[in-house]
Amino acid sequence: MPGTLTIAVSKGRILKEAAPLLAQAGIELHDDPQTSRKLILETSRPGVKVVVIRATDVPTYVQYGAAELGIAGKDVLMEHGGEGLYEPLDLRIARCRLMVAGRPGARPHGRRLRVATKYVESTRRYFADQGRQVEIIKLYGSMELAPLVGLADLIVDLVDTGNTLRANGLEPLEHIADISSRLIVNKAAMKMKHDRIVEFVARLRAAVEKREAA
Ligand code: PRT
Ligand code: MG
Repeated sequence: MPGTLTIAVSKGRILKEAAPLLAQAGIELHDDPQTSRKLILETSRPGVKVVVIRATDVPTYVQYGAAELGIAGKDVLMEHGGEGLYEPLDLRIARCRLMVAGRPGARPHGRRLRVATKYVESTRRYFADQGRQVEIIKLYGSMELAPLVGLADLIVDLVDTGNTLRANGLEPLEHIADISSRLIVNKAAMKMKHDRIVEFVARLRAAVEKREAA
């Protein structure tokens, strides 16, 4: 529809941290997204909706134009590749680091290093750039378990406080990337709904700057 905007966001920490920024930008959610079972949330701004989906699905919805806009972690965007998307604004929320982690000192003998991760693309690129040959094992969660049961020598995962690693006898070893959430925009929508989108990006940018200054 010509006048409407749909924003795709994941329900967890990203929406929690993005909601105050959206409110500052004039978009307040009518339902509490953490308790509501609705997948489409109306907002205080006529024609602006928020769809609540899995974090890893946000770039896909925006790439195909099912949502003109989205908020996604840089970790997710690096895996997706960014096709069909602009990334005009770093929201500086949900910040963490993508890291290699493992047991201190433990290295395999006589075989290739095995690395367990859900970030297969970023992991492949990181080790390939250094000319290190590793075997990558794709997991969907609980990466910290893999080195403990001999599935992998190393993991690549997000680290914030480091508590999860420590609780499992692992330590951060190598820094791959700083992560934060980004506003993404469908490239075709940027042409078709240019004025509305540019105005929204400007409001959100002002909200980010105001919060950073506080
Ligand atoms: O549905 P799914 O579980 O895939 O996503 P979600 O519902 O959790 O999505 P959401 O909206 O919560 O956002 C996930 C996004 O938050 C990630 O894509 C990152 O961009 C960002 N983020 C920031 C994090 C963390 N910090 C983080 N610490 N996502 C996950 N973690 C996990 C990490 O994987 C590890 O298990 O927290 C643990 C480590 O935390 P510490 O503090 O113990 O080091
Ligand atoms: Mg989660």
